[in-house]
Amino acid sequence: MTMLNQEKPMPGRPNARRTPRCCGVFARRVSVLSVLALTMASGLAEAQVALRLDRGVQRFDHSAEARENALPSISFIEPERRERGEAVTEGGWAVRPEFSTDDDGRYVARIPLQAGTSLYGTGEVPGQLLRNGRVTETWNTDAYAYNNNSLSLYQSHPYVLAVRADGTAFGVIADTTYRCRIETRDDAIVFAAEGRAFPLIVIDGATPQEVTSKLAELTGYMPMPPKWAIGYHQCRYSYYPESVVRELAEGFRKRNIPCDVIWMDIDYMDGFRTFTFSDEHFPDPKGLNDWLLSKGFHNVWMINPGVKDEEGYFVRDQLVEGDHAVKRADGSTFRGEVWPGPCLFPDFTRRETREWWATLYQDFIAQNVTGVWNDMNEPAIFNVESKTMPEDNVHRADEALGGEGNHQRYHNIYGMQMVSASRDGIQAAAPDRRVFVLSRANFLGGHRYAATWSGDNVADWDHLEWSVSMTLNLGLSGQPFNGPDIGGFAGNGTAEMFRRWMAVGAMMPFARGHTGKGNIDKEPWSFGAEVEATSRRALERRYVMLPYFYTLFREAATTGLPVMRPVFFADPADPALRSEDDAFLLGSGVLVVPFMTPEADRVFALPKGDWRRFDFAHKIDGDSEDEYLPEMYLKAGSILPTGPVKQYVGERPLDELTLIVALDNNGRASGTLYEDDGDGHAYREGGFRLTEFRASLVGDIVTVTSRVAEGDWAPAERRVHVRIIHEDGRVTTGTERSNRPIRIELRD
Ligand code: NBV
Repeated sequence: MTMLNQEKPMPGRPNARRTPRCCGVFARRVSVLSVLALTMASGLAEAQVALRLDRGVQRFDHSAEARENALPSISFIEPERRERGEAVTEGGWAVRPEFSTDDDGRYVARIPLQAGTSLYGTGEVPGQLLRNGRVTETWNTDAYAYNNNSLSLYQSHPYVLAVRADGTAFGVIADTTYRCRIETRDDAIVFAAEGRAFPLIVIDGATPQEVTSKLAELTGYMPMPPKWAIGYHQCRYSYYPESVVRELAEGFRKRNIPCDVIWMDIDYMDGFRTFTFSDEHFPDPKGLNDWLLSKGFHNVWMINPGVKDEEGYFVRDQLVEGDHAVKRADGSTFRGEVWPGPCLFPDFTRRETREWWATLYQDFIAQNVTGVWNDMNEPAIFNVESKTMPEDNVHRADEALGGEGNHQRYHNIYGMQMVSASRDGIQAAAPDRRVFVLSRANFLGGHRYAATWSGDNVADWDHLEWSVSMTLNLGLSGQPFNGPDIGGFAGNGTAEMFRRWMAVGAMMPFARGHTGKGNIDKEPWSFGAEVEATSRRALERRYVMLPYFYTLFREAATTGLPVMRPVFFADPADPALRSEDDAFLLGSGVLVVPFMTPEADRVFALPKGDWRRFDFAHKIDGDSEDEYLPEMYLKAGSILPTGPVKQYVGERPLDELTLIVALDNNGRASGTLYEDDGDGHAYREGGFRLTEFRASLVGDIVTVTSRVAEGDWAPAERRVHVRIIHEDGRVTTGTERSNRPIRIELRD
């Protein structure tokens, strides 16, 4: 178990502090008292600075004037919702922010905390799950091989989840796109942002789950992904030429290792020109994609934002002709160096530019491309100290986003606006399919457009452990579909580490193996027979659990609750669980206890109550003997829907359906299963089925029944198998055809 509060607050950014370039109304030192004086002077009582947006949701501003001058919300799915509300005239709020500015002219919101409050969220952050004592800075950064002191990674989420000692919770959004320093101290959360005074949104809830759901209600729900995207993905920088891709795909099938997706990295392009294919290495991308599809593999190809500045290259010519580039402060076109050399950068903050970018996907997707990843969209720029554009570059942003402004203001949403354009373009090019986009950069609310991964991690033990805490904190910050590079991107690591990483990574929402150029091979079979056997079992587990994973994705898409959840969700008032980040929950009923280090005496803080250990030995050879695989526990009272081992999602239907049942001490259990076509949009019009299962024990007979709770979609007739896990580990089984009650006699 990770130790609590070991780390001291980190010192500020190593670079010299800058004074904000933008002079807002409050660009001087203002104390809380002077804010008060000002609001009184403007004729408003101090208390009116708060707006009640919704039940449990308040908006606070630095002052009445700051409220008037606030920039539009980019995170809210309906930005107007942040503007409407009833003025709260009496105080007495559970959470009471204090506003000021600091010596650097930054706008500060300080939220005092009760003793014993645990802090989480702040998006994509290295290190432990519990954020007390940490500092984060929202500034999307190309942070190759980041470490525990890295203040800023690729994505920005100016959001903190606070869980009080009694298990009640609140969330706070600093609704600003500017660079924002977030101190998560034991006694206070302190946001200090450049640019302009920002609204602070407080979400109050009885539980952390309630706050997390409310966050999604405000910032939007993740769109339902195509089902293949929750299978296993295999990537490397880069598989090429196409013969290597074919060999890789065959490698999975001949070894019976489940895999759904093969990824193409930048070397597929013609001289790194985005939206092109190398004639030499990929002469027939459509032919390759069709071949992959015929073997049950989907494909994902990379698209980067930097457009090679070369006359005659169609993307560049269209960009110039449409005047789509980001400008310098003097009005000239900005050029920055990336993979193809000097590049121009589309200004994704402009609607016209996003619409143009979207059209580029027509021909690209016509090659039967099924998914896209957008990399380098922080945006990353080579050979400059800042690793990005000058902050005084100019974005001609839509009025709805806040109108023309500098890069300092729009930096953090560049990637988010890019993936919004990508999603629209891919959807328009293939209207009948669901979109899959993976993005390296993103911003709070950007889960509406793309899944994300945690960038260029390192093949070491720390990064293996952080892959759990990072995925959890991103989920708590509103990004449910995310995961690490399994096996580590930078460096080789060891066979032992890879084996442990695959064992746990296969249980994460986004499960993709990836590695950097020049590294040893990191396919599931690259480390010899034993590692291959563990990898196969780990991935078979994922596919057996696919019915449950898909149900959890549906839950995330409708309630905002993440697929992968911290252990403290099981009992938010138990202080022992607050820092547990070596284990995690899938949904609310399944507890995963991985072994991410070779240490045998690892201690875990696990939730109280009746959690039953189970395995998949009935489906997977050697499952129960493989000590590298996580221990799995099912909460008493739960029913876990599982399916057959498959080599890929679409290989065969869910037949047989196996319900793993743990009865509670009243002899009852329940669970749900979500099903639909796995792609397309019919599910939005009722083309899905949500089935509720119930088990109850009367005398010594357990009866398992099912009921269609929602939807019109109907599965083919199938066998339903039940496995009852008893407290002492014994298993009793029974089988029936679909829909019929299953009666199982419990006898010794
Ligand atoms: O496109 C190459 C890589 C990619 O494999 C990786 O996943 C990205 O995070 N990319 C970064 C650019 C350069 C990495 C050194």
